Amino acid sequence: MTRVLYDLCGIDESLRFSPYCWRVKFALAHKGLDYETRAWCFTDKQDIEFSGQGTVPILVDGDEVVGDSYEIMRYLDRAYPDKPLLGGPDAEARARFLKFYAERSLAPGMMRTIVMDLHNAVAPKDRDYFRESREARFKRTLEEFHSPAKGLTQLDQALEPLRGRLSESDFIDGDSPAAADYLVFGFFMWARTVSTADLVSNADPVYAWMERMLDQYDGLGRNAMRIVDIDHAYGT
Ligand SMILES: N[C@@H](CCC(=O)N[C@@H](CS)C(=O)NCC(=O)O)C(=O)O
Repeated sequence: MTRVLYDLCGIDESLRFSPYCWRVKFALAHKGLDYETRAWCFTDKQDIEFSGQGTVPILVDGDEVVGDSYEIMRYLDRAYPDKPLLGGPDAEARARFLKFYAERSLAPGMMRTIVMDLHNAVAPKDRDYFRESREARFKRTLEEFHSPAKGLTQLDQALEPLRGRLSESDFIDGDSPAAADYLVFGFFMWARTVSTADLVSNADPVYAWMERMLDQYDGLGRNAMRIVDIDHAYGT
C-alpha cells in the first residue's frame, strides 16, 4: 500500500512550505522510502480529522497513522531500522535538543523576517485563517510583527552554535546528514520556498551547509517549487 504524507500547500498546489513537513520529506528520502503527498490547506481540517489532530505532517503507512514531525522520525526508525535517523537513546536525546533549538531559537527570527511572504504564499482561502490565528499568537497585527531587520539580527545571533558545528563538520550529524540536519533544515526550506530573503551571507558556514542540504537526494530541496516560480503569486 502506498504511503501517504499530508503536506501543507500554498497558493499553488505544488508550493509546499511547511517546515515540519520538510523534516519528514527529508527523513523519508533518507530511508529511501516511497510515498505520495496529499496537498492540504490550513482550513481543510475535516480532511485530517481521522488522525485526531489538526496539524500536518501526518504520515499514513498501511494501518499506521502518525502525526508530528518528530514522532514520525521515531516511527520511521522503529518500523525501518536501516539507516537510522535519530539513533539510540543518547543520540535521540541530543537530536531532541536540536528540534527545540530549531523551533524556539531559529524559527522566531525567520518568522519575523518572512511573515508577510508567508501570508502571500498561503492558499487564498487560508489567508483570513492565517492572519487571525497568527495575530492571536503574536498579539499584534502581521504588519506590526513583520520586521526583517529585527528578525535577521535575532536569527544571526541564534545561528552561532550552528556556525560552530558547521565549521568543523559538513553536516550537524557528521559526514552525512541525519535527523539533526533535517530537524533544523526544515525551517530553511520554509523560508526558501516562500521568500527571497537572504537569511545568511554566502561566506557563512551555514550557507555552505544549506547548499549541501539542497543537493541531497537528487536535489529534493533545490528542485522544490518556490514562490518566485509562480507567475501569479504576486499582486493577487
Ligand atoms: N509539532 C508539530 C507542529 C506541526 C505544525 O504546526 N504544522 C503546521 C504547518 S507548518 C500546521 O499544520 N498548522 C495548522 C494550523 O496552524 O492550523 C510537528 O512537529 O509536526
